[in-house]
Order: sequence, then structure tokens, then C-alpha cells
Amino acid sequence: MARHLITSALPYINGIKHLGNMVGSMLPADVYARYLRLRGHEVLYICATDEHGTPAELAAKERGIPVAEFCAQAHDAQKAVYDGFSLAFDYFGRSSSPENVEITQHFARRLHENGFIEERAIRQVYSPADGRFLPDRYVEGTCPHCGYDKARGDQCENCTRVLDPTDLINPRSAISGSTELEVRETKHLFLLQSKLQHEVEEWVARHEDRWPQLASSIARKWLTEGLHDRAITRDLDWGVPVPADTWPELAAEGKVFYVWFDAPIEYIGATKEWADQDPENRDWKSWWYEADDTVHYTEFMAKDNVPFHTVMFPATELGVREPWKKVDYVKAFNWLTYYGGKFSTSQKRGVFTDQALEILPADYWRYFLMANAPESDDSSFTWEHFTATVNKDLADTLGNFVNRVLSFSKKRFGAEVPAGGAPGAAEERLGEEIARLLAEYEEQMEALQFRKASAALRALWSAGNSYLEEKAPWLEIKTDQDGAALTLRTAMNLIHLYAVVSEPFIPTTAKAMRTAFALSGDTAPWATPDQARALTTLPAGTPFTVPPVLFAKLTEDDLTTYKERFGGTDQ
Ligand code: B3M
Ligand code: ZN
Repeated sequence: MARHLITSALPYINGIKHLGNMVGSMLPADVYARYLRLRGHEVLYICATDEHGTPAELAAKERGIPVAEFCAQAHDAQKAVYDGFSLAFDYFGRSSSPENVEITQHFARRLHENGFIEERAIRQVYSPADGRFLPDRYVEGTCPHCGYDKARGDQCENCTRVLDPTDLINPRSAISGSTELEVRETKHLFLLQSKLQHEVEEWVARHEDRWPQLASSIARKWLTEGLHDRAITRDLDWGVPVPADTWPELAAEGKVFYVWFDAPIEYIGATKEWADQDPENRDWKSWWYEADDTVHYTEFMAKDNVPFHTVMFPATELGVREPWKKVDYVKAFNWLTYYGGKFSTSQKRGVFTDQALEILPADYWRYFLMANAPESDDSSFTWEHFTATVNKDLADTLGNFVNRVLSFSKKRFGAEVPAGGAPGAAEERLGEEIARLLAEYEEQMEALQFRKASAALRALWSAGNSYLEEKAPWLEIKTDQDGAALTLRTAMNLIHLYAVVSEPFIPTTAKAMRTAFALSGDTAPWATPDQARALTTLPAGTPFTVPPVLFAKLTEDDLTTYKERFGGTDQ
């Protein structure tokens, strides 16, 4: 059995994430991790907050608290939301951890020893009004490539190109707004990526055919444009310090590593944090260092993060000249839009993950987001689509089926799975259909095709409804008690199967469905094709309870309320 290492792009510390961030990284990683665990694989799902850099410093300044304190609070706030979304990380770490500092400094020393880091004097934007250098997002201005006028000094979020603050047209300070900026000389460490271009190209060529097209095309484009040497240190207070044993002068000046240098290393750092929490059975290095072929590493991220993961982090790992595990599969996502426009943290447009949970439980969001994941293209969130999907798929197709079957059976046959009748042609057809759909669901999950997997899951739920309509036990019972008992028993077996296989998408509801049945020894993590075909796992006589309504139906009033509360729906 493979051991699956899974990471999702590290949510930046500043601000609660919106639904677009959730569906492009952590949620699909969680669905995949849950699926693989159920299928008996060993899984390590690691994530963390990405804490260094200018936005954290700016946010702490705004709040008037030290940046370390700001990050500690913001980490806990994000973790609470992810718990609310039922994200079952094996560990959720912090890139400011001592573990990450240690590994980042180690990587830097090794890169230096191997001739891939060089000290260079560069000209940097300095703001006399602010009394400091202005790295990265501390400078804003117009993108030289696409003309977007709110481009940040590190990257243009409109055309996704990586920038240098000095590239910006009409630059201004993000702290004071001052446009009286000058350029001064300062020393920084450069990662000589140009020397690694060839090796990265070879490495990508050996892997990209196994990546989805979105990931490989972005990697290709970057390599074609050529890897440039990049400054990997900054004049900031908050970051991994440049190690004094290797660069005493820069360390004395208080330079720290650039956030994008230490952030991907935190995938490793967080794994060590996980081990340090509980030394028992925590052989963290076997996942990362000299990992054998049984470790399969999958990364989840939105498309703007792809260059860092397919080109830059691999370049770093290659340059270290130590056998650190590199990614096997890059699952990249397009954008989820809000009514066709951008979700925007800064402009508070769209739905944020904490607000989502105030309105409805996680399973509603998990299912909707995965069923509409922006996989092959951007996809748009609208309240109309959301409420219609919840009502149709979750409330009607799944929830109503469960309640209808269990309530009716309890009323007519009591609170045990009813006995009587023998499976006939209808059950045989149903069994074949269920086995086929389960195989389709598994195939799509293995291929990380989440929309298709959701569609197969939905088809499994629908097949139960069709069977129930065909057999109509509420009529059958008038003339054929045993026939009605068979129908209801078969339907209950479907509910149990749904409980088992829906867990990756809707874990809380899945649990409620499964615990409705007092089936002794009910620990099977998954259903076999034979079980799906036979639909007899739950024998007659198994006691059950009728769970409360699984999914509330959303009304026109709810829709109006959501649209009013969140706004921005008319473009
Ligand atoms: N924190 C995403 C961002 O802030 C970034 C991902 C890091 S993954 C190592 O845009
Ligand atoms: Zn641009």
C-alpha cells in the first residue's frame, strides 16, 4: 500500500479565507485524504499558516500589537474555522515555528555550500517618509505587463506575473501612500535559479506527463521564460533570520528570508512540528528524506501558486543536494468567482469561511464547493445556484430519501430493519447499478476528478430514489407486506452504503446516517463491489433510529436574506 503525503497550499496568516481559497486548496485535499484513509492507505495530510512577510507586519501594525502576537491569534482563528469545516489535518502547523526556522536555515546553508546562493548589492525602494526599505507588498503601483493599477511589489494578482518592486510604474508606499520614493543600495542573498534551470527542466520533463494540464502548462511557461536569480532575503523584522554562522554581516543587519523561500519548506517544517508534538511512532523523516517509492506526494493549490511549487521549490530542493521528497502530483485549481467577479479579501466581496459556517453547517458547503470545484475552468458561486443545489441534491435526493424510508418503515414495521421477502429482478438491477456507480466514483476519486466524483456520488443517491419510486412501498404494503419489507430493507442498506461512501464529502452527515443503525461490529471503512451489489450488509432485525432532518430546505426568503447580507450579486 502506498503512503500518501498530502499538502495543501498554506493559507496566509492575514485574514479569514474566502470560499474560493477553501475550494482551491484545503477542502479538496481533505476530501482526498479522507478517501485514501478509508481505502486503507497510510495518509499524512499536512498544512499550516504561512506567517512571515509584509502583510502580517502591516496587519499587526494596524492592530497596534506585536506581529508574533498577531500571528498567534490569527492562527487560532483560522484553525477554528478549519475545524468547523471538518478539515481533518494530521497536523496544522505554523511557518514561524522553531522547526521551520531550523530547516529553512539548513536549506540556505546547503544551497550556499553548493554554490547556489550569492550575496549581491541591489537597489531597493526606500521610503524616507516611512524611514525604511519597502519590500514586496509594501510597494503598490501599476503592473508593467498588464496595466493593472493595484499590482503589488511581489506579484500582480491580475496577470499573476511575479514582479520586483522596482518594476512597478507609479509606485507608492503601501504604509503611508507616499510617492516620494527613492532607490538605495542594500545587500541581499540571491538564489541562483538560473544555474538550476537545466536540472529543473529535466525534473519537470520526467514528471509533467503525470500532472494535470493546468499545472504542467504553467510550469512549462515559466521554464520557457527562463529561471532568474532571485533575492531571497528582505529588510524586515518578521521572518526566518539569515544564519549568523554563514552570513554574519547580513545577520547583523537583521535580514530575514523572503516569505516564499521559507513557506514551502514549512511543509517539511510542519511535519517535524507534528513529530515533536508526540514522539511516539513519528518517524517524520521517512516521509521526506530518502523517502522510498511507496511515498506518493500530492500537492493542492490554486493556479497562482503553481510556479512556486512546480519550478521554484523544486529548484530549491534540487540545489540542496540532499534527497528531500519532491512532489509527484500537482492538483491545481482555477478560480471560483463570486457572480463572475473576483472574491476579494481586501474589498470584502464574496463569502468568507467564517460567515459561511454562521449560516449553515460545513457539509452544505463541502458538498456544494466540491460538486462545483473550478477544475477545468473557473466556476462561479451564486446564491441561486447554491440554494438550488442544496435543495435538490442534499435536501431532496439524499436527506428526504433517508427520512422517508426510515420514518415510514418505523411506522409500519417498528424500529428494526424489517424481515421478509426475497430479492428479485428490481433488486438485481439496482445492485448492478450501484456497483457500477461505486466503481465510477472510486475511479474519479483516484484520478482526483472531484466534480466527476461528486456527480457519481449524486448518481448513487439518485439510484435509491428511482428504486423507491419504482417499488412504491407505500402502495406495496397494502397488498404485499413482505414485498414492502424487502423494499425498505434494501433502501436501508442503500442508506448505510451512502453513509460509508459519502464520508469524504459530508463527514458529519455520513456519521449521522451510519449511527442511525445499531449494527454490531460496524467498522468497515468502505464497501466492496460485492457488498454494493448485494445490499445486504444490514440484516433484518437491526435496530435503528430516525435521525433529525439531515439537510434543511432553503427558502426564497433565505435566498433573499443571503443576497442582501452579502451583496455584490448584480454584476
Ligand atoms: N500563502 C498563498 C498566498 O498567500 C501562499 C501559499 C504558500 S504555499 C507554500 O497567496
Ligand atoms: Zn499584471
